[in-house]
Amino acid sequence: MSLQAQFDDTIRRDHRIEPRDWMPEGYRKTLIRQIAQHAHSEIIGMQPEGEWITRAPSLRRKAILLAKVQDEAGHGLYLYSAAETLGADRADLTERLIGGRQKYSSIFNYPTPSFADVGVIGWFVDGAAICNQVPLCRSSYGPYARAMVRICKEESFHQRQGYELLLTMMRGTEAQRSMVQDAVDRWWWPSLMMFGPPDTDSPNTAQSMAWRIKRHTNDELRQRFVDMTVPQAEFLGVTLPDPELRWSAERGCHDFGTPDWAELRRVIDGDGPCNAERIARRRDAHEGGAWVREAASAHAAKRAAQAER
Ligand code: FAQ
Repeated sequence: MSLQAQFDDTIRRDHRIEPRDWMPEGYRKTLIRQIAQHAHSEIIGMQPEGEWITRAPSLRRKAILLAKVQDEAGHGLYLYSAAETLGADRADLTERLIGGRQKYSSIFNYPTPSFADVGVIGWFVDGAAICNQVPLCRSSYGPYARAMVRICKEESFHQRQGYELLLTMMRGTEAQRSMVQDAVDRWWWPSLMMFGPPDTDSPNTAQSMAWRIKRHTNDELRQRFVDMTVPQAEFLGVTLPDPELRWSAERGCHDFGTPDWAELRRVIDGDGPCNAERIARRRDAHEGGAWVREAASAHAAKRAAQAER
């Protein structure tokens, strides 16, 4: 059997492709693109909430938020490792991110002016991440699929902490309730955009589905997220800012309005409210950490030389 035929057979039988297996160049490139974008999203995604660590309203909230943001760093490192199994170089991926040559999720380019944003990020953004990532646990590339299993468990904890935070605020004062509603109004549409452009305008979906890297289309997952979130919003007592949102008995799911796709394009292309700030901060952190990388390399070289003696 040719290498291509073996690869096709593995995909057809829903088995996993492993790092040492032969794979088409396009498959490798698509995975590096998606996994790197995913890793960058986790790392940049630490910033919007990270801004609240020093201002969290209690020690308990601070400890929870610190743990969540640390988890995100862990997810990023896990994902960079998965990209390395495909031959990507981590330092090069970071250079591409801070040079604006690789993308990260549009959602992290929006500001977090109130503490309710921390709750809404957990509820919406981690909720959307779970919808998108649970199917990726069955992705055809072994190291990516296995990384997703652990990441999804942690995202699920993140989602619950966000929802619990919002439940607490909704039981509080009128001012707290309106902070929650305001955050919901600002994050709803950008959260729907996390799933990517509509299927009619998604150049990568067909091939990624054929390779079983993606298991569902962008629109299918967006629909799943809306259906999951509507009853949670009702229970919480907030209004989702979409006048077209209603149950469709005919389709057996919710109808909803159309996100502003021009806004998604602008944010992806670097012109969102916080793109410049996020990248500048990442660049500063990278440059500020250069001495740590140099010291670690010098130490490793010394240990290796000692071991050779
Ligand atoms: N933002 O053809 P498609 C998280 C790009 S992790 C920016 O549909 P594809 C955890 C896309 O890359 C969130 N760019 O592409 C957390 C492509 O670029 P190209 C990240 C976007 O890959 C929570 C082009 O547009 N999750 O939240 C976006 O088939 C809380 C055309 O699009 C993942 O990365 C976007 N929203 O589908 C952390 C999950 N949408 O070809 C902190 C894995 C599309 O020009 C706090 N990724 N693009 O280079 C995926 O599932 C897929 O890559 C999609 C896009 C669904 C994101």
